Amino acid sequence: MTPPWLLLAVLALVWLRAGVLGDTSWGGLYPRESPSREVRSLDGLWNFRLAPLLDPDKGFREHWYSQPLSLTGPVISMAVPSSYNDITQDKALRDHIGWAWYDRSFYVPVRWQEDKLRVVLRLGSAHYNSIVYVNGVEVAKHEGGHLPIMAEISSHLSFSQENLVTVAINNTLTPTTIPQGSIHFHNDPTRYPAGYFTQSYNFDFTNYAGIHRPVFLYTTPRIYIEDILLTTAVDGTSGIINYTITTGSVQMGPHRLGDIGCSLKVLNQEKKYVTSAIGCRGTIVLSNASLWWPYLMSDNPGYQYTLMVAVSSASGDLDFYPQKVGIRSVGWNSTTLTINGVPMYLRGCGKHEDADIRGKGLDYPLVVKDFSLLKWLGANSFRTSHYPYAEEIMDMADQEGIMVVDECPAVGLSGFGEVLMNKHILVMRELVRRDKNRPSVIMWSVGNEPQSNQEAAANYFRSVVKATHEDDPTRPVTCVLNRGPIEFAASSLDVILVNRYYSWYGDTGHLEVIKLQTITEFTEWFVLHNKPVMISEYGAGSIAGLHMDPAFTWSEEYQVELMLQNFEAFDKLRSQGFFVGEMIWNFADFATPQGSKRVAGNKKGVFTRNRQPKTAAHVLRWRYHSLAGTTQQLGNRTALWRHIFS
Ligand code: GCB
Repeated sequence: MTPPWLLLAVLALVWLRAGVLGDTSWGGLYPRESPSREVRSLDGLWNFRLAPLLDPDKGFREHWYSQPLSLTGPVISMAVPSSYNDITQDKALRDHIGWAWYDRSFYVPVRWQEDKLRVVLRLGSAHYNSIVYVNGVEVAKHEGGHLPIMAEISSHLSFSQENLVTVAINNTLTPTTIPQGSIHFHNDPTRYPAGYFTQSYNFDFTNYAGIHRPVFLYTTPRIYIEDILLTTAVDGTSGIINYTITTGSVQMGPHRLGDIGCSLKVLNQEKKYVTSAIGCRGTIVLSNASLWWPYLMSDNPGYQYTLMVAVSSASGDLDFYPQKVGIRSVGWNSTTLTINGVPMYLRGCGKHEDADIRGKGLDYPLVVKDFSLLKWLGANSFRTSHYPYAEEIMDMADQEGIMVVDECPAVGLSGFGEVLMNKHILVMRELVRRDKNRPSVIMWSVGNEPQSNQEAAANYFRSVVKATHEDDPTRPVTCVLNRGPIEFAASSLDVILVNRYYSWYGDTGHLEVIKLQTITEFTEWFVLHNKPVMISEYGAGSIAGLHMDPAFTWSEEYQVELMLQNFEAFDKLRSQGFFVGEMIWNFADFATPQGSKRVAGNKKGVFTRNRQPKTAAHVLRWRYHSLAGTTQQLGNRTALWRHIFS
C-alpha cells in the first residue's frame, strides 16, 4: 500500500516538475498567415494515455516523451482541441486527477530549413499545467489553463524524418494555483481504499482538462515581429492609433543582421489602402475615421482596420503581420462608463466555455452559434467568467461589436499570500499582453468572488490592480464581488461588479423581496465607494420544460418572474445615475461536478446546454432589445412578447 505521505510527496514532486509560471508567459502573437508566415494546424486525433492515479510520476520515470506513446503502453485516440473528460465512456477518464499524456507525429517541409525559417509551436491553451516536448526535448512549461503556450522549436526539428510532439498535462489545483483547489487524502482504511484521494475547489463549474485550444506550427523569418502594442483614441471625427512594434531576431549563421526598420500600411474593412507610416513606434491620425462601436449602437458595429505591419533589415529579411485595430475610446468616472464618449449600459450574460462531449474544447460551430444567440438576445456584452476565453472567441467579439469584461482565472480566491499574489499578477500580465489590442475588451476583471471580507485582501488587490493598470492604463479594472458593501477589495477597483441571487440562495421562493433588496444593496455599494456599479450575476435555476404556476423554484416561470422583479430594480437603479449594467447568470446551462445542489449541471442558463431557448431567453430578448431601442426589428414572432409586456 502506498502511504499517503508518500503520495503527497510524489504529487508535490510532479507539481514542482511542472516548473514555475513565467517560463513561457508570453504566448506570442496569434498565428496568422502573411506573405512571410506559414501556419499549419496540428489539430486532430492525438494519441493519449493517463498516468496511473497512484503512480503519477510513471511517465516521467519511464521517459514517455522520448518515444511515441504507443510504444510505452496502450493509447487511445484523443481529439484536439477538446477536454478529455467527456469523450469516452470511461469514468476514470472523466474523473482523472493528475498527469495525462498526449502525442502526435508531424512532418515539416525541408524548404523551412533551406529558407532558415524560425519555427514556433503554439498551443492556444492546455489545462492546467503543461510540459511540452519536441522529439524528446522539453521545449516549454506553462502553468495556467487558459492562456497560450509558445516555444520556438527550429533547432529541435528533423526536416528529413517524422517529428514527435508530446504534451503532459496535470489538472491538479493547489492552494497556490489560480484558481485554487486542494487534494484530500482519505486515510481511514475502514472506509476508503489505499491511496484514495479527491480534489475540491471553490467554484461550481467542472474543472475540465486537456488541450483545449488549437495547436499550430508557424514560421517567421529570422527577424520577426515579436509583439505589437496599440492604443486608440478619438478626437472629433479623427481616429488616433498609437503603435509600438517590438522585433525579435534569431542568429542562424555568422552574418550580421544589421538595423531593423518597421513600417505599416493601414487598410480599411474592404482591404483598401488608407495610409501608411514608417518607424517602430508612432501615431497615425485618420481623419473621418470609422469607429469601433458596439452591437446595436451603430449600423456598422465592430468596424476594424487592418494594419499590415512589416519589419526589415539590411540583410533583407522581411516579416509581415496583419494586425486588426478597432478605433475606440473607453472612459470612466465615478458614475459612468463611456465608449467613444457616449455613456454605455452593459446588457449581457455571464458565460462559460462549455458544451457536451467537448467540455471546454474550442468548437467553431459553437462559437458561431453563441454569437448568433447573443445578437438574437440583443446583448451588447459578456463576461469571460471565470477565465480568459479562446482567442478565436475574442476575435468574434471584436468583429461583431460585443463588449467583453475580460476575466482572469482567479475564481473564489482565499488566503491572499504573497506566492498567490505574485502568480496572480503574472496571470493578469499574461492576459493583458494577449488581449491588449482588442477593441471588444472594455474592462479587466482580476477575479470572481474572492473571499475579500478577509483583511489581507486589501493589500493583495491593491497590488494586483496596480500591476494591471501599469500594464494597461487605458481600461478600467474590476473584480467581481459578492461579500457585501464592506469589502477589502473594493477600494482598489474602478468599477464595482456584484453578483447577487436574491430569492434564490436567500429568501428562496420569495420573489417579492427582490426589488427592495436589490435597490437597497446596490445603492449602498455606490454610496460607500462612489464608483459605477453593475450587477454581474443574478438568476435562478430552471429545468427546461418544467412549468409551475404559481411560480415555483426550478420552473421556467420562477426563472422568468425572478428576472422581471430584477428588471424593475435595475430600471430604478439606472434612473439614479450610477448603475452601468446587468448581466444575467448564465447564458446557457453548464456542467458542474456531481453534487447534491445541482441537477446534472448548473441550470441557470437562459438557453439549455444545447443552446435552445428557455422562456427566459425570450423575455431577456425583449428586455435587451427594449433597452437598445430596437424592439421594432424583432418582427412578428415577437408580437406575443410585445403583447405580454405592454
Ligand atoms: C456565483 C458564481 C458562479 C456560480 C453561480 C451559481 O456567484 O460566480 O460561478 O455558477 O454563483 O449559480 O451559484
